[in-house]
Amino acid sequence: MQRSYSRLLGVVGKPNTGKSTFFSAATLVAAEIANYPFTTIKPNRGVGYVRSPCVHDEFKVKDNPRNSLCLDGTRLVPVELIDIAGIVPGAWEGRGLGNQFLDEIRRADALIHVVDASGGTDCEGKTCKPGEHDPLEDVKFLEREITMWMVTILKKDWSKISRTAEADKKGIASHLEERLTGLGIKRQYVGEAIRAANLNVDKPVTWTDEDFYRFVDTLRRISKPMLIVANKIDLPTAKANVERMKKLDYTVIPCSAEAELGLRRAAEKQLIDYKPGDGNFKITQPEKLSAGQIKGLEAIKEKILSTNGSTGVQEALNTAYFKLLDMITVYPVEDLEHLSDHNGRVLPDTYLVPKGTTAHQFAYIIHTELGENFIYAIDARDKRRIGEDAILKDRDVISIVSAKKRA
Ligand SMILES: Nc1nc2c(ncn2[C@@H]2O[C@H](COP(=O)(O)OP(=O)(O)OP(=O)(O)O)[C@@H](O)[C@H]2O)c(=O)[nH]1
Ligand SMILES: [Mg+2]
Repeated sequence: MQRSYSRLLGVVGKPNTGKSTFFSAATLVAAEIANYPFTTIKPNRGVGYVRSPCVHDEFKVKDNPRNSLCLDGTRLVPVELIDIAGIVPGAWEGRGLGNQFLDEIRRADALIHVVDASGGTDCEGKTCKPGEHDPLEDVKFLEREITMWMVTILKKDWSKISRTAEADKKGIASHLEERLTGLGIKRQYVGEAIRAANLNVDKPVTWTDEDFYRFVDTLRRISKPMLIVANKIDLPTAKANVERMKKLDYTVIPCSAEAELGLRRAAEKQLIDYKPGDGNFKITQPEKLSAGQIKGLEAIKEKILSTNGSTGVQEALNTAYFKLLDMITVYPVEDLEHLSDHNGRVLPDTYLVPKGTTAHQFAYIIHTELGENFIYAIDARDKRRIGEDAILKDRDVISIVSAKKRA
């Protein structure tokens, strides 16, 4: 399948919360899962999917997807995930290989923080009595670890950077931008964080430690947006904690990664009819299931799907892409009459692009040559011409007309 993802979702949290279970459920990559801390050391990488209603029903055509899948009217668009080793308190100072693990976060564009909402995992990632640990503490803890890791990296050269910036008048933002690209932080976020933290750009040498921390913490929030997966909701102690977590200033998604993994594996073997994110499933081959397996599946239906609506894994991926990263789906086509590419494939591709992408930028995303030779685009819904600055909308079907008539 052709690559369609351009962003990386990082699955993070302290050890033993279910990160690898979540990752496996989302990608079906067989990552190691066990009931003790630091099961994962080397990060796992894999491809999951975000779900979006396909446009083929609306256009009354039968599609032949190429870079994505279409199941019963739902497009599944591939996205990449990285499952990172558990982070313990003091990781930023190097505890528990913390620096090395935090370093993996560099590459992630958004973070999925998996928390054990049942309160059955202590600060260090060891199993404790369910309800004994307060999962709200984990949220603050991870924010601080990531911020302090970034502070440490930036602090190293701070006095030099701030003095040079005052002397050469190039501005602190541009110096920080250079320093920060190594952390996978886009240039525009630096200025945004300086403004949001209300700091004096002309006098960086006067920034106090507290100012500096505030800037970096703001930068973390802007550059590595995060949502919380309140995992293990199949355990009774999770319910009250999930309600408390929902009051935080975060999108909190109640989840049972274990339930999703069970459903995905059963669906893969065609024992059940289930699409990731569905609120229900149907057993298709009961004769191939043991009484225990059927009981397990029924329990998932009763305890998770009917009360929570879904297992939460798919919702987390969709929220990360469509809310945190603010992406939309766009379908490029060449032939407007058949909505096909030059091989006659109908609605072959779904692209995930940032909200605000213009028709011209979209042409560049498809192919540099198409961007360079762009003349105008056509919106397949009303067959109207749109200019280079026209901002695309979610589920737009677009044909690009270029000087070389290339798709
Ligand atoms: N009850 C319940 N247990 C879960 C769930 N998700 C994961 N677990 C269990 O939690 C334990 C830890 O799961 P992992 O996926 O290995 O956790 P991790 O966060 O990757 O752990 P490290 O790699 O050590 O950081 C295992 O025993 C899983 O079976 C869930 O949704 N519900
Ligand atoms: Mg793991």
